[in-house]
Amino acid sequence: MNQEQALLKVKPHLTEHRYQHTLGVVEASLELAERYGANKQKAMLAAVFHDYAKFREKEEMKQLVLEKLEDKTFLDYGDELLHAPCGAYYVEHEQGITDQDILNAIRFHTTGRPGMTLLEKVVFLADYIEPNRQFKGVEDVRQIARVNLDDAIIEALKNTTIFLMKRNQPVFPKTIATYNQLIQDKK
Ligand code: DGI
Ligand code: FE
Ligand code: FE
Ligand code: FE
Repeated sequence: MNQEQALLKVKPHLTEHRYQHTLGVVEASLELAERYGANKQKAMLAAVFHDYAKFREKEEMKQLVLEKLEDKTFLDYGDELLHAPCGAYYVEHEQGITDQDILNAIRFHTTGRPGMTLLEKVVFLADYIEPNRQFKGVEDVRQIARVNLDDAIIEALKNTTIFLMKRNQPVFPKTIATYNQLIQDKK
């Protein structure tokens, strides 16, 4: 599947705003893949489909997690997390993508996980720094992303965790575990 074909497949599932975000994630993913040596074709496909399930019914996704997915903890930390693991499932079963690295990049693009592959890191970070993103701290993360992939992810994880804690929202355990692992790997 080339980029044009992939974009045509994802477009009906997204709003115009989310489609523009997706184009930004593709651009950022390809740039990071180039810089850090990830597979560009896989980075492109994972980026195109990363938010595939963003507008699925929450109840449908909760059922899917209960019935088909291994990790049930995605149910317990806010509905915003559901589109990542459910997206991986739908992309595999509806779009016929079977590459596990691509599917995991989609599955963990919101939360991260300890031991992320290079491709998973690229898509996770691209989602955070794509050109349309405007939140506080994003420019710092963009700068760090030019020199060190893991340091940029640490910064993004820190920002997200602080954001959630300021709002008294729960933090997904794997998000904290990802931060710990990347910090410990630095030593
Ligand atoms: O889908 P996007 O908007 O492009 O971005 P995303 O997939 O990173 O989702 C962002 C949302 O997910 C945002 O509302 C914050 C939430 N989120 C990210 N990490 C965590 C989280 N929510 C919880 N509860 N725990 C997390 O670790
Ligand atoms: Fe997302
Ligand atoms: Fe994200
Ligand atoms: Fe996204």
